[in-house]
Amino acid sequence: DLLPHARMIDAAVARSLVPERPAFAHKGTFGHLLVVAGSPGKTGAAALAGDAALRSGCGLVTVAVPASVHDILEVKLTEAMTVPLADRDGLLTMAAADRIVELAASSQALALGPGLSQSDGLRQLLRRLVTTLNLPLVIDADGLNLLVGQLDCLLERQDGPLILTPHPGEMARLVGMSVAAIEADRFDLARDFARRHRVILLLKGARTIIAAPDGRVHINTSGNNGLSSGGSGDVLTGLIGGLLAQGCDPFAAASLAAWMHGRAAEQVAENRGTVGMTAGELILKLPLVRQELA
Ligand code: NPW
Ligand code: AMP
Ligand code: MG
Repeated sequence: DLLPHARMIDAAVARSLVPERPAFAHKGTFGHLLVVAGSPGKTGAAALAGDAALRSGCGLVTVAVPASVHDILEVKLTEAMTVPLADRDGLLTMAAADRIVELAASSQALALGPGLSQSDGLRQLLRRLVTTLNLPLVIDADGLNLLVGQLDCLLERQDGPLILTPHPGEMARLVGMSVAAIEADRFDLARDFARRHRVILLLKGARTIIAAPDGRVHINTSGNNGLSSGGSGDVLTGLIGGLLAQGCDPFAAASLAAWMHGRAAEQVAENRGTVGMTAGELILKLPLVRQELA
């Protein structure tokens, strides 16, 4: 066996990771996710993450975005709440930090990064949030790009699980290697990164790898190349965040989300094939995927 320490995530394993749904529940039981995402031209990423979280079974979702694009999110999103954050030219500034900390205090998890764009101000903001907030945190997309050159802040984090979800391009930037070199050594790179930086590392692609700080590694078996289209990763981020807010153990949340995301693509493909699959269609399949696991 080439991968002696890996566990393959299939339907049976996914079923064992699903959080319980007590009958005497209310929306507070199922958690409140805060999403910090979006910028001009990339409001879709914020909306996809927020809607995916709601379809994951999360009780409440707040999507906090740069004030310049806030009204757009108000129109795009109905069930999720929205909050405008301090920005300049559509990018968040350090002045947004206090408000995010305040919002995090009434949330069970935070998903950060889809469509945020990049700036020096955002880099500082990210560092402050990673090092001071202690709720479960999933960082994706531009949140990962903002970490480039300041990976040391990961070990400075006081408390609270952290999940990073790079695609091979983002992973290449994080570790300063080529995409080809990442793809050639996916398993070891993911496992070593998770150990060294004390994070859960989800390395995307066909057969997504999920590595824990203690050396455990999961490999996802679901999905198809219909997922290779814009916004699909933003859905995964919202799904992970939604499961975290529901109280799912973080390594389980990342693994279960990867499986459900891939399974949603299989569900779409059963009806209409893989070509022309959109991220929004994946979101609509999530309840069915969850029902299959019940
Ligand atoms: P290539 O193209 O093969 O040379 P970026 P992004 C590589 C937001 N979005 N295997 C790829 O290599 C996101 O949330 C907003 C191998 C290229 O070099 C982000 O914030 C949307 N290589 C932001 O846009 C919908 C792979 O990575 C680079 C790979 C930018 O995100 C779209 C491309 O990645 C988008 O989600 C793989 N599996 N995957 C919206 N509607 O608002 C990627 N690469 O430059 O990080 O750009 O991923 O599109
Ligand atoms: P992103 O690049 O951030 O939009 O994320 C793309 C998502 O789609 C990740 O969850 C990938 O694992 C998944 N994905 C992309 N291409 C494939 C593929 N060929 N097979 C399975 N999953 C894929
Ligand atoms: Mg992405």
